[in-house]
Amino acid sequence: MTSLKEKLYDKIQEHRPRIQRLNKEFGDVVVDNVTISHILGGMRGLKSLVTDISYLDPNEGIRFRGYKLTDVFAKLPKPKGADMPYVEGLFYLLLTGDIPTQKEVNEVVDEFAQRRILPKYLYELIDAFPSCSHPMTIFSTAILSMHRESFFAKKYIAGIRKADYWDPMYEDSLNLLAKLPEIASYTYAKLYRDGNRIQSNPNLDLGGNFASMMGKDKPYDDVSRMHFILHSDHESGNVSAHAGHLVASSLSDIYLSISAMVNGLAGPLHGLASQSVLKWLHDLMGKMGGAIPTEAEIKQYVWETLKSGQVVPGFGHAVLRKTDPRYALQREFSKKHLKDDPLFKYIDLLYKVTPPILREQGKAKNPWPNVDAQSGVIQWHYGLKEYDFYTVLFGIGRAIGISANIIWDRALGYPLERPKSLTTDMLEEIAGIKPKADSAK
Ligand code: HAX
Repeated sequence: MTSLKEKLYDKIQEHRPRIQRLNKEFGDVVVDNVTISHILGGMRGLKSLVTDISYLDPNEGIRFRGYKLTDVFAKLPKPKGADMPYVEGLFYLLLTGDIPTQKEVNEVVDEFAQRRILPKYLYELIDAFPSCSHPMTIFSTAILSMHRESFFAKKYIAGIRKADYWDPMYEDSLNLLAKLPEIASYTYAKLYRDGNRIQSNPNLDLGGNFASMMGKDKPYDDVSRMHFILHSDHESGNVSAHAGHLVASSLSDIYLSISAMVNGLAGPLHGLASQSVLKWLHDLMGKMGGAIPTEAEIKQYVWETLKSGQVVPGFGHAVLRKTDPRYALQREFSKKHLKDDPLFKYIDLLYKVTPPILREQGKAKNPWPNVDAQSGVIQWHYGLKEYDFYTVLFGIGRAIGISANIIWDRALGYPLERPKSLTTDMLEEIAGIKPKADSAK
């Protein structure tokens, strides 16, 4: 066993009695009340999931294993000469709750590097897609196709003790996570670079190697590390996390689960928003003939969007009630590296004018920008102009957090998810607006 796996095993052993005790002795304690609004409103805010990997405070934003994002970036080891930490170090932190030493990170970097090579059929599969395919469709299908590689699926059929489920899940997760940058960069090469693939460099860490395979110079390696770390986890209730967790709860392996996670991320109210932001900004830029809009002009554009019944992409959040710290961190990066970029100027103006407009409109509970308002602008600046691809980048990052969650789901023996449904008649009875007998019809 590597030291990461050994440490994880020890942490699992320590944690199991806590869950068993809660379940056995305190199973009837009430945590939250389910209202009709919860049922009809997408279960918004209903306290009904558990994860120790991250926690999202509505005002403070995300913490990974108790660490604020600024601490995560400050404390995790960095490659020599880099400003951003190793993505592999984040995986170590998410899995164990401990900040790894340089030596511990190096071991994980080596592990990932050894597991990168893609089977030949994946290249053939990606090549077989029509070139008009959305990269998220390719990404999801490529992940799904690797189901045949799953150790967990094989061990399950052969017979494995429930207490050991986490072990092949861990092996599958590392195998998959190491391959995602390769799948993504080959998908990019196939769709946008006539199939010209840049070989993987075994001496580089995940972020550095991804930049290299994308054909990008520094500081794109740091951009990649920052992007993957920022997007890795956001509690369990968001669509991608919940989709991954739900599918894994039927003991589907990591390939089936992460493919489902990617499909959830591909929706415009979730990960696709980073692509929508760029399209929306470019539509405005087109109208402006490239000039920087005045505050009045940009206000008018936001109002036109709202009045046409659309959402302002990159603003609002289901949980957050303040500016997303993932937005704030990317903004700091942009102020340093992109300050003269016209798109950054647009986004900066939007940061000023949009929240008061959303407040005035009075619908959005959170008028502040989210992670997606800023991430595409950075990618565009570094020459990644095919914005259909942005959600794939989000997917690489998000898979890291979801895999850590799913390994722990298996370690703690979380059961099949199966909430109960009611009919509208039943809800009307509960509300007292329909006599009970009617529901029998
Ligand atoms: N522009 C216009 N209207 C908005 C809005 C926005 N940015 N954000 C919320 N609203 C509207 C909602 O559409 C909703 O209107 P209806 O009552 O007519 O349905 C109303 O305000 C209340 O919504 P809410 O409770 O504040 O927000 P939700 O929890 O329902 O939805 C969303 C959260 C993120 C989906 C929403 O804010 C949104 O659509 N934002 C724009 C798209 C976006 O940026 N998505 C990415 C979010 C971050 C993320 O998950 N990234 O992956």
